[in-house]
Amino acid sequence: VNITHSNSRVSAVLPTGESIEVLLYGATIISWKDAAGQEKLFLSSKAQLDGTKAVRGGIPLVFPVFGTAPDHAATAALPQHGFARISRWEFLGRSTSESARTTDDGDSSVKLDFGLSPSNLDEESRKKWPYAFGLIYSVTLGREGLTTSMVVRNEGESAWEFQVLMHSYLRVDDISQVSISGLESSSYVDKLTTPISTTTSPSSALTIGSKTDRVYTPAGGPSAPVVVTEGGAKKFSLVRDNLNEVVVWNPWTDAVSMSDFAPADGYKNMICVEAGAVKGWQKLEAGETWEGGQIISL
Ligand code: TA6
Repeated sequence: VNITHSNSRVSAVLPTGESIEVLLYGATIISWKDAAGQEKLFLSSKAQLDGTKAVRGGIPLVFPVFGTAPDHAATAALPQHGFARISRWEFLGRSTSESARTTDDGDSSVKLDFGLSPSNLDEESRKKWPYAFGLIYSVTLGREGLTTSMVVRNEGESAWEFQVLMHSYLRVDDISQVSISGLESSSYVDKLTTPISTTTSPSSALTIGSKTDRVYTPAGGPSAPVVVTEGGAKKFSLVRDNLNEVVVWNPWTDAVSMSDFAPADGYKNMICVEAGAVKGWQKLEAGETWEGGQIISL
């Protein structure tokens, strides 16, 4: 495995060619390529990569709140999706918890750890969410796919609660050829209706023909795969651990109103399938730890 680390990014390449690139800003994975060098994530050509704004694409991290929660006192003051994706994380190195290492040119996977704690936050975020916490985000690049997992620890003396989500922008060739299975007959919140409504999806796979913004609680539970196919061929299969929700988002032609979304018709080349714990709140007592993650297989 070849790991390079600059002051802004960490990248890793497996001997078989698979690679990832992680921006320390937000611990945002901005590139994930397969052995043939095919990019698997959508990254807007106008994404800000200089730490001035959350990255439009890749896999931004949402913590401690999904969206905004005006009626949730503890997080009401935070910006949309919280501070994790707009803070500078620390690279903790290649995870020692990796399975026994083979010789360097035989590595079939690499696991990189990133950390965030109050000392990494700007004054504003610390003031708006004054709790003692520790996050360890692990990214595992393997030959069969990408695993991202989060450990959340309450380092304080009192309980607090959070939401967490991995906001994955998956790259597709043509959204009109995409179908998503694993969300059938499931309860979902449609954020595009007023008032926001909760309804049950049909027994057929989901296709995307207009702006879509839904929070599903898949009936099959976290271990049942959510599969993105394109033109009948499987592109991504996502299983979860301890993340009960799957958000599906495509801005459609509203993309034109996002200054950092380019090209404007780039909505045809992406689908956000976001694993998260965002319905209600995860409560952590002092000293407690929570863990959750996703495996995206190709
Ligand atoms: O992906 C779900 C969502 O909450 C959408 O409602 C949309 O707001 C999207 O996140 C992007 O949010 P952002 O703050 O990155 O523009």
